Amino acid sequence: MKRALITGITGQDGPYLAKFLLEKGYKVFGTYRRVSTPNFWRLQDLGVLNKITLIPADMSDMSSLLEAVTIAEPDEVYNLAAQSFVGNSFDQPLLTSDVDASGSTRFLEIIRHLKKNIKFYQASTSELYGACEKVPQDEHTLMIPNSPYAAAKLYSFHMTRIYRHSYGMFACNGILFNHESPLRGLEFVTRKITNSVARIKLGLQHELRLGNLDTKRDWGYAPDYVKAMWLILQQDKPDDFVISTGEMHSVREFVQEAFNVVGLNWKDFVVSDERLKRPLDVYQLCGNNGKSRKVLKWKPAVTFKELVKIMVESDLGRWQRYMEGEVFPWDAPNHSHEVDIVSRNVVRDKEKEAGKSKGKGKFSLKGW
Ligand code: NAP
Ligand code: G4F
Repeated sequence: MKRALITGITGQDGPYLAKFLLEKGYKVFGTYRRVSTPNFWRLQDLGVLNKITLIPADMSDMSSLLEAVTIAEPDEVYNLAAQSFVGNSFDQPLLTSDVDASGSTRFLEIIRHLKKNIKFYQASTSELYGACEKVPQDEHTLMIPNSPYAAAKLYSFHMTRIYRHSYGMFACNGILFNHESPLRGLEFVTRKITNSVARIKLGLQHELRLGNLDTKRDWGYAPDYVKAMWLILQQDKPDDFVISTGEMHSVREFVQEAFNVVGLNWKDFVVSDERLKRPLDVYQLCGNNGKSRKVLKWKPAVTFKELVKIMVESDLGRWQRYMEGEVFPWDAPNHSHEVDIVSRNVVRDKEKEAGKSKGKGKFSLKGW
């Protein structure tokens, strides 16, 4: 029986990957962080919590990572753990680099020292392309990170490649474009939209405050994408792959489509809030998945329209069950409104009032 260790098993992708690997007959281990309130709702939602072995570990703590590898004795490591919210990386750049950059290197070092044939998957990201204006992006496109998150992930991208070439390790990058699902965190724009649309439809909320509506993303469906992670580690040779749908839509289009699902006009509810705009954003991401289609024989199964429908209907169903008094593992009822809790926005507001804000908000390639 093959053994897999998934870091960050409590996030969006971890539970889908665990389910996929369990169905393939793997013994699955997963790392989680000690938090004051246990955070296993996604694993419960997919019915996998009792089928996996959980190991406490933090990406910033080498000894706990070593302990995790020692306990799991994995054939494959899927390194998904990260401070994955781009907006937050502007507020916590050092933590982001410790977890997202040094954290992956800690793992690579452990595998190198153990001298075992452990395959390593690094959760790389389309954010790496950042300010690059070329679309679609592929494995050879210039990477110009536009956030502390992307800069940290670029370090890990290269370290994975460097360990592959220096030490002959089976270390691979999946350069995954945005992928979403009903298990997506509520701070990310898609789930924020679908959760709000459900609440608005049921009369529980009256407006939806968003930042930049013009940015464009290549949005796919998370369960399709975890299959690609596994395929990447099943190849004869280690390599890096873009995983995407090849289709790009703006945040505005996502909003419009989500309100369409419940028969409402988005213009009646959406409010633009400057405080939700990032100091720097990434304007267009669209992946060329030609290599993964050809080599991995992978292709996405769920379309943009289907994805939006799946997410809206899931949030609507959950709120209806909740209002009928049903108790089930879920994140939304305890979620605080981000506009009220993001302290950095208060600082930005004050800087703006005092005319001190220096960020241009857009990085130009001219002069690069
Ligand atoms: P996610 O929902 O934010 O999950 C991140 C996981 O990392 C959670 O389990 C989280 O634990 C854990 N984590 C955070 N800081 C940690 C630390 N210091 N030590 C140990 N664990 C820590 O992210 P996701 O959407 O599943 O994405 C998985 C990975 O793919 C991430 O590395 C992300 O950057 C990358 N990625 C995601 C996308 C996407 O569109 N989803 C696209 C490209 C790449 P808690 O639950 O306790 O917070
Ligand atoms: O949903 P987002 O926060 O995702 P983002 O920044 O694209 O990052 C996600 O995808 C990456 C892959 O490309 C991952 F690596 C990363 O870990 C994460 O999973 O924001 C998407 C877009 C941005 O341009 C943002 O400015 O939506 C825009 N947006 C507009 N209003 C908003 C909002 N984003 C959020 N989170 N909240 C808003 O109110």
